Amino acid sequence: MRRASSSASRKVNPAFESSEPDLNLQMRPVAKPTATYVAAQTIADNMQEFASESVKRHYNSDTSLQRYGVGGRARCVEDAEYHLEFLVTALHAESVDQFVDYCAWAKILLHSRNIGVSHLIENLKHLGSVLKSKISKREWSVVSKYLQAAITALPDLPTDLPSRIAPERPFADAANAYLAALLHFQRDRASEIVLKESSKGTSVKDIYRYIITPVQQEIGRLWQLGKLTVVHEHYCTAATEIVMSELFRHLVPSRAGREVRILAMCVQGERHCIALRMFADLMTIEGWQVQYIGPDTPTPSAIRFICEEKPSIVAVSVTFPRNIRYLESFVNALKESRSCNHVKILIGGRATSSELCRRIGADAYAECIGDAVEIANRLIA
Ligand code: B12
Repeated sequence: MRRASSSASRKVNPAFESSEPDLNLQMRPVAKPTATYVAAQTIADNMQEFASESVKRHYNSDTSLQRYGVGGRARCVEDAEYHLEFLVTALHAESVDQFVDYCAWAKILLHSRNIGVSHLIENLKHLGSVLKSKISKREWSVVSKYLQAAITALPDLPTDLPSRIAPERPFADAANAYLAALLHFQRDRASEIVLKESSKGTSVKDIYRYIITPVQQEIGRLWQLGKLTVVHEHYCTAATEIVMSELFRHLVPSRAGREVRILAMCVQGERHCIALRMFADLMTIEGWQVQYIGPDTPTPSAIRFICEEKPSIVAVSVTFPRNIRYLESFVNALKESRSCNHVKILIGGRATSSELCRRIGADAYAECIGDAVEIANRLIA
């Protein structure tokens, strides 16, 4: 995450640092492609062209945008591509709400960088005019619903978000103290708070659920509101990973070593791994043999590794909606592999849902790591 300073450098689409995975991974072929599916594919295949054409039309209609200079125009194109990325993801999920949620997120991000919602709405309108001229009537009849829903909803959507550390939640004081320590670059103090809770008998599950999870989510909210830089976020997350390692040393399996193995990985392109690590720790406490692989796992290598290791379950995390296409390709490849299509697939993460689980043919979905342990035990029962 990068914080945009002046309006000329603002952008919704901070550049990814991770190696851009190849995009030739096939989405599950569909019997008779629906208009939604075809529209998503058409937009995905022409994203740069559609994005730069929409910005050209935007700049022609509003010459004041010239004040942002060449850099500003380049970021406008990146923003338009980002809007199209999330539109494609929402079309594949056949969820208008998912696209409106994205626009709600973008409104807050832009607002906190002094970019009004009218600019975002204009951006979407120009994207619409390009799509209407480039895709078939059948496809436009679908896509226009997504854009219109966002354009209609945006003016009334909030420009702020409530704190993710709700005062009525258990351990809220400890969570706020932990956050304060991180924001003052006091990692040892943060570690002290967590280890003290653990020594008082608070379970690792509750520390993860009520202290570290809301604090990480609050750090994301403060970044989105422009109150924290990407470097602050990196410091806090790195400190939290060290604190989790310290806590890990105190982990006591509640059940003796079991002959069941789980592999925990983030899909290709996915760099959010804190939740997955938490889940892996809870499964270790459950007595499972855990292979924690971590972020950005290339699909072909993951499939080969799973077929060699043959775990009972592979747990897969996706936080960023853009990476859903890699999850779909991963599930396709695993289910089609002769030697390991019996391995159960458990999915989780901010970008996943039970509807997605059904749509892509995974075996189970867990909304939070707390529930996931029981779901995993049930999967092999
Ligand atoms: C830390 C962080 C990063 C770090 C991650 C480092 C790391 N080691 O993980 C880095 C810097 C890499 C990063 C990058 C980006 N990030 Co980021 N990130 C975050 C942040 C602040 C915390 C994530 C976290 O640890 N959450 C705590 C965990 C415990 O909670 P959780 O993820 O909500 O997971 C819960 C459930 O989903 C579930 N679960 C999750 N995974 C799994 C897996 C399984 C198997 C199971 C069973 C359950 C499960 O259990 C958890 C709790 O019960 C979030 C804010 C947030 N709201 O989470 C933003 C956030 C997710 N990031 C965001 C963005 C935009 C990005 C970037 C695109 C920005 C950019 N620079 O380009 C990149 C994308 C990188 C990529 N390709 O993946 C946005 C996403 C917005 C959106 N519309 O989707 C967020 C929401 C910030 C914000 N408020 O805008 N990020």
